[in-house]
Amino acid sequence: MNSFEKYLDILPEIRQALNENKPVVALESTILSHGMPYPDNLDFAHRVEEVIRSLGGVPATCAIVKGRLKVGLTADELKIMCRAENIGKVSRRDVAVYVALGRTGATTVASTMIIAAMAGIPVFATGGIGGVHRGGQDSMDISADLQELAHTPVTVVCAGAKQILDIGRTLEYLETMGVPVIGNQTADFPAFFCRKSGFGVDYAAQSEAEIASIIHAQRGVGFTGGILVGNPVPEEYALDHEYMERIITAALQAADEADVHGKNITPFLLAKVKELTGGESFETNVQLALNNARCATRIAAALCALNKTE
Ligand code: PSU
Ligand code: MN
Repeated sequence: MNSFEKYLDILPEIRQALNENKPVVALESTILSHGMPYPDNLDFAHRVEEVIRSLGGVPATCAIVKGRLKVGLTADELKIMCRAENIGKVSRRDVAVYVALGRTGATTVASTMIIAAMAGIPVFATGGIGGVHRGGQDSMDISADLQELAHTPVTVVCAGAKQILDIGRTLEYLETMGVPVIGNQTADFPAFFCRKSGFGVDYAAQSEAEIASIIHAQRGVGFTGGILVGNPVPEEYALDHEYMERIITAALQAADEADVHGKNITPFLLAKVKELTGGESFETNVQLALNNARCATRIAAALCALNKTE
């Protein structure tokens, strides 16, 4: 038994799927607790789990509940995360404090990757990743998600990064850290609400099976880091780039005026964007996350098939 296993609670269904080489997809809880209002987030959580199951996968929502590292949540735990009363936001630096103090917290991309890797889950679907904030070259506000991608062996399927971030510098940082950025059937790195960011990916994969072969090769050559997959929002739900730029400029100005910094800036900007788009962005947010869950399940299934041939 690994020394960390005593901190980990893996739901029996997930443990069995992993033992039987069946596709499992990790999901984060910050998107629920700090990214969407209750009860829309609970409805979303059920829908995303259904999407994964409909493609033969098993969902594994991660969180820290009363100091336990959770891989898969019971119905009660999911509700607690969605009600989000006294639920912190947990990135890598917060994990040990939450475990030691028996606290409950929602996991970001970084901490979900950590928990997924502990459980042996190689694929994780989210909405958008954290990155280098605008002005990050001065503030040094760079999400711990990027370092995690460099070191932890989990592939993260996202719809790119929001325009609240400096997408160009985020991609430069990932290059420096040696993180492959792969487009799912696109040469453009997506910008969350929009299909294009104006920046490219390293490689435009032709299929989810091809992405699985890249994960397999990364492990084969002995690299320990992760992979970032950019999967653009479906065309019919994409929002206009210029329109979003105007909204985001206003949200950034509001954050500046309210003097919001550090870990609170992302939730603040997300809430402001939602307010300023009158909820239009919410449907897009839901649809892109469901689309990422589909892509992640197909990658996970292809990876299981590759494992079998070994
Ligand atoms: N970006 C989004 N939606 C989100 C987040 C980022 O469009 O919900 C969340 C994710 O959990 C991500 C985290 O890992 O915010 C990044 O926060 P920070 O910049 O503090 O690392
Ligand atoms: Mn930050």
